[in-house]
Amino acid sequence: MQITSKLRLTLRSAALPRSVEDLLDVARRGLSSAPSLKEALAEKILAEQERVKALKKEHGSKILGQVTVEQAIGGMRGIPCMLWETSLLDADEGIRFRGYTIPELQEKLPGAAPGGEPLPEGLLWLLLTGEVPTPAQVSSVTEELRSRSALPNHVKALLGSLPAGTHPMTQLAQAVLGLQSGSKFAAAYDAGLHKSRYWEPVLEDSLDLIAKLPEIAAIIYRNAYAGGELIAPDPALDWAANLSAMMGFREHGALELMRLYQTIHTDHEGGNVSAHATHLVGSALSDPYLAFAAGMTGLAGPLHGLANQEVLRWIQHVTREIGESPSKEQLREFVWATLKGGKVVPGFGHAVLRRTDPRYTCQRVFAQKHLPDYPMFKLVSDLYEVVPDILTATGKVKNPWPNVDAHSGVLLQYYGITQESFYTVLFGVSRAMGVLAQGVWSRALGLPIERPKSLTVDAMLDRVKGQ
Ligand code: FAM
Repeated sequence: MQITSKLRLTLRSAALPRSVEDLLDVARRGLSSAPSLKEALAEKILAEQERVKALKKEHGSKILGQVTVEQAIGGMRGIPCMLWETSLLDADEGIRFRGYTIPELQEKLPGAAPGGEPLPEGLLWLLLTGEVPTPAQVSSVTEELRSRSALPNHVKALLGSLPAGTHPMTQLAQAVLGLQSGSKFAAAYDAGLHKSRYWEPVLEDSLDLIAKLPEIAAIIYRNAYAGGELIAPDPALDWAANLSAMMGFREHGALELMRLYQTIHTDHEGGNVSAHATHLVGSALSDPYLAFAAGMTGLAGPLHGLANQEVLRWIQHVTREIGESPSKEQLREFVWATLKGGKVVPGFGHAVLRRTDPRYTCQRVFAQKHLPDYPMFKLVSDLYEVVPDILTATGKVKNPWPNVDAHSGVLLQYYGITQESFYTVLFGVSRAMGVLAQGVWSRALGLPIERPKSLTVDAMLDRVKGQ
């Protein structure tokens, strides 16, 4: 009786035709009263498909913005030309995930303990469904990811076979590509799946990939910095804590930091390099492994995700040159020397933001709570006071304020994760949640292959003639 009503509810709420296998799966899962992540998502998809259809039909020819020559040459800044559902960035306020700011998420999303940092599994539920999950729903995601986390031996062997010194980000991208042979989307596409159901195997691949990333990251870390002595996953730990534990860091503060870190790096709307690369490649119906690997090779650039490594190296350079407690005047001189050397000050500036990044602010609050007297935190705080004025004085930097990468390294250093060349891997593991959640939506909404128009200089001159 209970089974029947549950199945009926599921059938009624599902957006798309379900296979017998899906229905059996629901029955097998034993029918807890709450819908699973997939069911909760399916319930949202139909309504959103209708909204997007209506948006296109009623407003398809209306103007969202115009494109200037400067924008076309200047990295397409500010051109509103992409649909991205999971988050939205405001230049002054910073990121909102499904409408929620970071402090709101810290308050609303369940933590491992009351008052603790949010569990990223909760954010994944929010990104996919648009709803803040209950603690039980968050636990169900933790369980779901745990059940998908086993890493194939060939990926472990692949990681073990790479030459020492291969950058951790290169290793990450290769491991993700190593998993691609198991893509359920690629198999379903080959078998002729109807396009209305693409989102389902894309969700499967996305959850499989997110589940396996902590162990991949930990293996990269242990191979590179711990003589290849691996630590087995701990089934009692949540997704982010397990990542930290498998790397070798189990202190309470380190686990809390990893939960916060993995939550705040997930998503930053669609135009940044890692998100856009994943989105672009996915639009060709390349499966989530192929698409995410593209995102990771983009994240590995020093102007994007690698900036967290660069910040640490730059701070180490500061302390080598002028000591661990330099005066503000010494710092000013050092910053000017960096600029005069034709280099950027890593961790400052942003293509969209025009204020201090709230991802920086929440990490600063974490530092004030957990490591207020740590000398490197004092240095980071002094840089916050010194750098913006100097970047403003150059007259060309549009945003002189710190971004997320200016603060993450010092927190990791404090807990003993001192190898800065690994930092972008942690960013990448988190970024999977945002870009893959959007990938599911992109397929659910039937977004087409991306193909913007490019122009030659002559063609641009032609178009602006007489304006
Ligand atoms: N230090 C020195 N110069 C900077 C600067 C910085 N932190 N930020 C911007 N500029 C320069 C920039 O190089 C450009 O110079 P040119 O005109 O000589 O080419 C000028 O100021 C105007 O740039 P903008 O319009 O203010 O910034 P962009 O939108 O072109 O670039 C960033 C944005 C993030 C690439 C740039 O601010 C930067 O290089 N910052 C340092 C690297 C960094 O921290 N990246 C991480 C960004 C982060 F949020 C992320 O993706 N994880």
